[in-house]
Amino acid sequence: MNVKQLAAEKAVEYVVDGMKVGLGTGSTAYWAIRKLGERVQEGLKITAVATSVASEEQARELGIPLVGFGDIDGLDLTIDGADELNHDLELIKGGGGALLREKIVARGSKRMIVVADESKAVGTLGQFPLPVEIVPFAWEWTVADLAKLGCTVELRRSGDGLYKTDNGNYIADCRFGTIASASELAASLQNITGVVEHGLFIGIAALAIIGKQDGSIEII
Ligand code: ABF
Repeated sequence: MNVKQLAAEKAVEYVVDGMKVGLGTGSTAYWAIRKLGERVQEGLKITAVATSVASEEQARELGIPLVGFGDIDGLDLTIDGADELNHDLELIKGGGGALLREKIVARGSKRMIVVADESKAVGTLGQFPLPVEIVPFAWEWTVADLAKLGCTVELRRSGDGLYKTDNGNYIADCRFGTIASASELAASLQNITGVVEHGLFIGIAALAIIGKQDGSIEII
């Protein structure tokens, strides 16, 4: 049973004619985009924006009509994955490196639906290292400031060098172990000047659709 596909396809049922849709990134969002493509071929009328170059290419191949951000003033619905989520619908995102674009798109949507398999649902956030997008300039100082928040920081690598986001920035993966208060941590992260954006999504998701190994779906 492909539980990611199960959750993603359920979320696509929320899409109706005329909607402006935000396309997420990652291996779960992939299935949502694939299903949307099928429905577009069957006559569903939507327009979409993507949160990453990879999702944009997938959508284009499937014939999903893409529009520019200048052409619309917001979205009706965004469907995206997560790395961790708790029962208050607080999320860690950014494992795929697209957190900044994902947050811009999610915040610009009337509704965000998270799609995930059951391994992502946790009691307390923080086992997954929190991705933080930082500017390359003086990254050493920004990393030092992040470490003062009580985490161990690793700058994400790719091949021989440092990983760069679609926006040309670095990702600092911050291992907290346990995040007691996501909102307090989010405020502290926003206070660090070299931080562009962090992967905590708080008060953004409206719904989470969790696919389970036994074939059932849990909705939070
Ligand atoms: C994106 O893809 C990210 O914010 C998150 O890092 C990741 C989840 O990926 P997957 O669905 O492949 O586990 O949504």
